[in-house]
Amino acid sequence: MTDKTSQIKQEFFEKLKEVKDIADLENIKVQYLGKNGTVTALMKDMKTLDADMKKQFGQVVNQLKTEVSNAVSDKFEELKKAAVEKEINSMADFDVSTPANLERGSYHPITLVQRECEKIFKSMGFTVEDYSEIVTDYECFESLNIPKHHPARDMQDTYYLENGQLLKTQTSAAQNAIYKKYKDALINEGKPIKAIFPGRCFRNEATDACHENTFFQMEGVMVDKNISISNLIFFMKTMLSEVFRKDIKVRLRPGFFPFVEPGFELDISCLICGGDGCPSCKHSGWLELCPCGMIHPEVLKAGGIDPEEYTGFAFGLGLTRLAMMKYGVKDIRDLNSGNLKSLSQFTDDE
Ligand code: FA5
Repeated sequence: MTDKTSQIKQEFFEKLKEVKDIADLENIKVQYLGKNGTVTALMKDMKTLDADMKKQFGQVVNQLKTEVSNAVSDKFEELKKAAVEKEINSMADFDVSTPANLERGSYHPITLVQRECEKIFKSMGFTVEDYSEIVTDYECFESLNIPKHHPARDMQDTYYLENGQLLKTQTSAAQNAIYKKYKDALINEGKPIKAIFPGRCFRNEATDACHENTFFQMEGVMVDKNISISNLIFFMKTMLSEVFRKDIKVRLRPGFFPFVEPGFELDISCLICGGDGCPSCKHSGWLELCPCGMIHPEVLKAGGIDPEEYTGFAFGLGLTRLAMMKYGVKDIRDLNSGNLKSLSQFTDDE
């Protein structure tokens, strides 16, 4: 029997020398140590031996089993190490600093016009403010001289939360907070309030080529002593000529908003149809872009500013519509479509 175990051992180590990879090793392991393997069969053979021989032979077989198991484990570690080294060596020529072969992303057209407007207003001394999308009824309406049950609310139905808060319908909702934030510097240090605040707005709208239920506006306010409509017109003209970098036909007409007095609608000639009329401008040739006006005394008062001493203007630029006009997007809904094919073609002009 011991001759047989010696022979098995010799055979096993010869075969082990031939093993090239882990798959080979698994095979040989099953061949010797598996349920029907050579070493396991030796154990079964012991049944036929008498007690003394069984003990003696048992020790030999156990030792063989241990040697085979250890040899398999050592070989496994050796192969694993070799595989890792091979992997590392194969990466020797790999340059980790090589840029990934990915297509470059692009900014959304609304982001592009928003950044452009921010740059223009910043260069004229305006700060850029951030404001929440969920606001209170006071912020969105009451502080803007739109009490409960005022008919102006009908134009701006929105989504209400159970706690009475709402998704803001207009960036004007941030006006009150901005006045309160900067009024001390205005009153005590004579620093004019000059701020813009871009943001996402929500309305319960029947959508069409120029109306979305989710769109962007950019509010702007300036408050100081002796601010007049001339200041308002100057800033509007500067902004439009910088954004479009060409002459744009503009018209100013009276407009009603409870938070300005007087109020205006600033329209631009539709750049999609050149003013002839198309679905993008509701066939009027004009697109409502930037309502504006002189801030109503009640709104200044609600912000802690004395309207006898200070005046100001406010505007609410339709950023999404501006992006439509600037980039020739015929249907506003394309801008929320998430369609990368159409949205990724716009680039920063710089
Ligand atoms: C307002 O929202 C006022 N808060 C603007 C304002 C601010 C007036 C300060 C005076 C002083 P209006 O509802 O007209 O006004 O919206 C302003 C602009 O936002 C519109 O001219 C238009 O360009 C854009 N806009 C309004 N509703 C939508 C919509 N559903 N989809 C896309 N753009 C819209």
